[in-house]
Amino acid sequence: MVSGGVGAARLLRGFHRSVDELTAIANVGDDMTLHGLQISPDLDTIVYTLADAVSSERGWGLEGETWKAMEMVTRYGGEDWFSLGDRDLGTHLFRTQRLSEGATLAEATAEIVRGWDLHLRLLPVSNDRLRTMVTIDQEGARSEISFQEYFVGRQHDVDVTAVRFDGASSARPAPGVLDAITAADRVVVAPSNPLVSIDPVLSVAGVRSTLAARRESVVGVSPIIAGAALKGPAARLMTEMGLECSAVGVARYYADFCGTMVIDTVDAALAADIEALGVRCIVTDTIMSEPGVLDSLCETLLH
Ligand code: FO1
Repeated sequence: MVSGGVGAARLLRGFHRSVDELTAIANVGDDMTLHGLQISPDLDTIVYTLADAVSSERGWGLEGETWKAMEMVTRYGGEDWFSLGDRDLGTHLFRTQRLSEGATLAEATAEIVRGWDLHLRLLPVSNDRLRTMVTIDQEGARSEISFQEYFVGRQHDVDVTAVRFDGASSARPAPGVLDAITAADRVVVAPSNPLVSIDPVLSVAGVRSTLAARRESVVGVSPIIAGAALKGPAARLMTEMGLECSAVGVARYYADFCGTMVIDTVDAALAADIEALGVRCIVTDTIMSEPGVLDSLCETLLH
């Protein structure tokens, strides 16, 4: 599964129980270094969610978290805009140490996955540096900031005029990424943010073309339902980037590599427009928080 954060993690959780060979190719454009620590939010959100340890109310970080370390940072006037829980810090400490010893992000991630005894292969799309950068426009003043400064620092409540993936021109796919895409029975594109979660993954050399080569067995789940995203800035960003903010807009955006789009029942009337794009359309319930939907959606995606 081509994965971003929360939406991808939820869907992966449905497959985690039923698919024996599950691989997630995850976005690393949200990654950042803070307090000297290497932080990989989308990787950690997937791990914590599949481990049933993720905070249910936040969708990220750990359940029952304490924030004693951050209290100390705040006391000293340090950077406390990005909340790092005490147990979550352990993950960043371990990853940072392993990377400093020369391990790749993929190796460190595999050790973290093993630490939670999960049955999935979690591959960062690249072991190389890749950072999503967002150009914002505040009363005419333009500046480029990091993804987390946009998403958390500004609560993604600011106009965006451009998105860029710093490092994309030299970032290589992590070992196994392209093979996993080619060898999989099915590739699912998670209902993640097309512009800042899926696009960074596609920006890594060879990923988009490898998906396009097997377009007929690539199926996407629309993250836009009735013109809106369930969570996060996907709808607003699509509009700001001049894309049609609908399941049709997503199908069109993915049409070169994604042969089938799964859309929610509320958008059933859009199926014909999607099929007119040369994209097969499946209409079903896709709101995974509804009881029974996750399992039925996974069934649909695998057949
Ligand atoms: N999101 C927030 O809105 N506020 C935070 O303080 C915050 C901290 C944080 C720490 C670790 C982590 O793995 C994720 C965290 N997130 C936070 C979520 C994160 O910004 C998003 O999960 C992704 O980067 C977007 O999918």
